[in-house]
This record gives sequence, C-alpha cells and structure tokens, in this order.
Amino acid sequence: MGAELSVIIPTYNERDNIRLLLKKIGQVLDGVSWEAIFVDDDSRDGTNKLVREIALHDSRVRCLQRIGRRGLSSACIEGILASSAPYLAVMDADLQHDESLLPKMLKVLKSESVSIVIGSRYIEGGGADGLNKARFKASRLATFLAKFFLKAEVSDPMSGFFMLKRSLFEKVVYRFNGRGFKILADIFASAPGKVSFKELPFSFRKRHSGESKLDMLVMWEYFILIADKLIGRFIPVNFVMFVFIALGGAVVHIGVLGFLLKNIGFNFQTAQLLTAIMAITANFLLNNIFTSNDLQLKGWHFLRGIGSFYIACSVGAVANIYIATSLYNTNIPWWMAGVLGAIIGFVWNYAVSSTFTWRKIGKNC
Ligand SMILES: Nc1nc2c(ncn2[C@@H]2O[C@H](COP(=O)(O)OP(=O)(O)OP(=O)(O)O)[C@@H](O)[C@H]2O)c(=O)[nH]1
Ligand SMILES: [Mg+2]
Repeated sequence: MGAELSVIIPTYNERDNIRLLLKKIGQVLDGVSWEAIFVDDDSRDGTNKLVREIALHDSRVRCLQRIGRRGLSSACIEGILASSAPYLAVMDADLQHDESLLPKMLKVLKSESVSIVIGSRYIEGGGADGLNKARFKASRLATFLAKFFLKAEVSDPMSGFFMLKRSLFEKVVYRFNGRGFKILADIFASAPGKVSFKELPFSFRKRHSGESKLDMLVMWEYFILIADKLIGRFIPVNFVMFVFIALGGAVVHIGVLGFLLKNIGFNFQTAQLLTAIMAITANFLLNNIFTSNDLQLKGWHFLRGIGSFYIACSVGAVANIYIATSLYNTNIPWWMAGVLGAIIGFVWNYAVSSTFTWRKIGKNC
C-alpha cells in the first residue's frame, strides 16, 4: 500500500536536522501511513547522502536530488509530482515548523470541506519568535504586498508549512509561476477560483541547525512573482525586465559618457572605454549580489572572479569601442554613437554572464 500522506521537505544543506526531523515526524504521525520526500538541490554538506542512508533502512523515506538547480518552490512542486499520496504536506527541514500540527492538518482535510490547511504564525495562538526583528518586518511587508495579488484573506501567505489535497494541486500545477520561495502564495495566486482553506496557529521556532537561505535572490524572486501575477497575463515579466534593464543601462551610459566627455574633458574613445569598464563592473557586482548567498564570490574568489569576467568581456568591449568610435567619426551625435557601441557590449556581456555560472566558479574555488 502506498502512503496516504507525503511530507515534502525541500532541503539545501540541512544535514544536521534530518534525523531529528524524521524522528519527530514519526512520533506525531504514528498510525498514519506516511512517507517523507526530501527534495535536495545537491547540497554540499552531504544531506542527500544521509537521506539515502536512512532510506536504505526505512522505505518511508526518499530522496529526490536535483543537480544544477535551486529553488524552494520548484523543489516542492517536483516533490509533490514524485508522490502519489492524496494528501500532501510541505514543511521546512530546519525544525522551525511545529510537526505536531501535521496530524491536526490531516484531520481537517479529511473531515472538513477545505482543500488546504495552513500553519499560520499570524493568527491567535501563533507566533513568529523564531524570526529576528528585521526578518519579522520583512515577513510582514511581504504579507502585506501579497494582499494585492492573492484572491484570499490568508493571514500568513508567506508560510512554508501547509497541507493540501492532491485535487487542489492538480488544478494549479499548470498555472504555477514556480520561481522563488513562496509556494503557498503561488498556489493562491494561481488557483482558477476561490480556494477553500483553514488556518491553524503554530509558533515558528528558531532554526535548529544550519544557515538561513533567505537572501537578495529570494527577495528578488518574490518581486518577480508579484509582477508575474499582476501583469504576466498581458506581457511576459522577463521581457518587461529586459526592457527596463536595457533602457536603464542606456540612460546611465549616456549620463556617464556625457560627464566624462563634457565635464572631465576626455576624448570620445577614452570616455567610451571607461564607460564600458563601468558597465562590466556593474554587471558583475549585480550578478554577484543577486546570486544565492552561498555562491556569492567573496575575498580572493571575488578578485579571481572579476578578473576572469573582465577578460571574458574584453572581446565585447573592444568591438564596442571600435564601433562607437567609427560611428562618432562619421559625425553622428556622441550619445548615439556611445549607445550603439554599448549595445554590442551589452549583448556580449549578457552572453558571458549567462555562461559564467557562479555555481561552477564557487565550486572550483
Ligand atoms: N531544495 C531546495 N530547498 C531549499 C532551497 N532554499 C531553501 N531550501 C529549504 O527550504 C527550507 C526553508 O529555507 P530556510 O532557509 O529555512 O528559510 P526560512 O525558514 O525562511 O529562513 P530562516 O528563518 O532563516 O531559517 C529549508 O528546509 C531549506 O533547506 C533551495 O534552493 N532548494
Ligand atoms: Mg527556516
């Protein structure tokens, strides 16, 4: 007989939490036919090895290892897709979620006509003591923003702890945004109609072991999720972002080039070269900031990374300066020559930064 309840646990470097978590789940789900699916994004601390070791002796435990991928939402979606159970729970591995809610959630789903039960930190009886002040404020802000695109009055749409019926998942699976951290918000925003839900309070505990994965990339992906749900029906968010970045880049380029030409008095070629160096540096820094924390290049690795990035981008920069200077010499306006050259550089830098993967560099360093 297959499991009635699958507990989907996304993991990234959570080795020291796994045994205790499984022990606690086993205790509270005594008498329930359950399984635990760990969806691990190739953690380097041996999380997946440990889960497999345990799975050799316990057929309720499985590991779904993803290579070259990151993302909590997509991990949960793929974990659910790998299960056949009619009831599906999602919970973190770091013991912040109160496992004693699991049997209560299951009972509600079986006895009441709701499709999803959410563990909430923000209703009577719940708490978020595990969050520090700054994180608490960020969580409240994210919750407030969610109200604009969710079709339901959920008190804690940022919760990563919930249980749903497979029938609800099947209704939303083709409509998911699937990026980022906030799968619950994604479920509510993607559902075709109203979702019947119930919230149960719980106290969000402090992380047991390991490090938080919340970083700039996660916040950025949340912003993309909101944008996608607001305007994605009319125009692809990636396209809008591309246009903004390109236009923003052109404005900054003209500003810096104009300043170097008119205020400092450099000749056109030197000014365009310095502007290109600035663009390549900004490109590298932004990419490094919007990369998950553990892959960010720091110290010596940063210097090595930026050095090789300059070398890789130099081909585009030479083409940029050659084309811009030739155009400038044909008497077209300085700013137009500058931007046309920069477009060549931009396309090249874009190609370089999409192949210059922070994961590979991080691993090799
Ligand atoms: N598979 C996978 N799991 C992830 C990824 N990022 C985070 N997780 C897991 O998702 C769960 C939630 O991540 P946390 O870092 O604990 O996020 P959080 O609870 O908002 O932050 P803290 O309060 O600081 O712990 C944990 O079990 C992580 O291991 C990812 O990219 N892939
Ligand atoms: Mg956590």
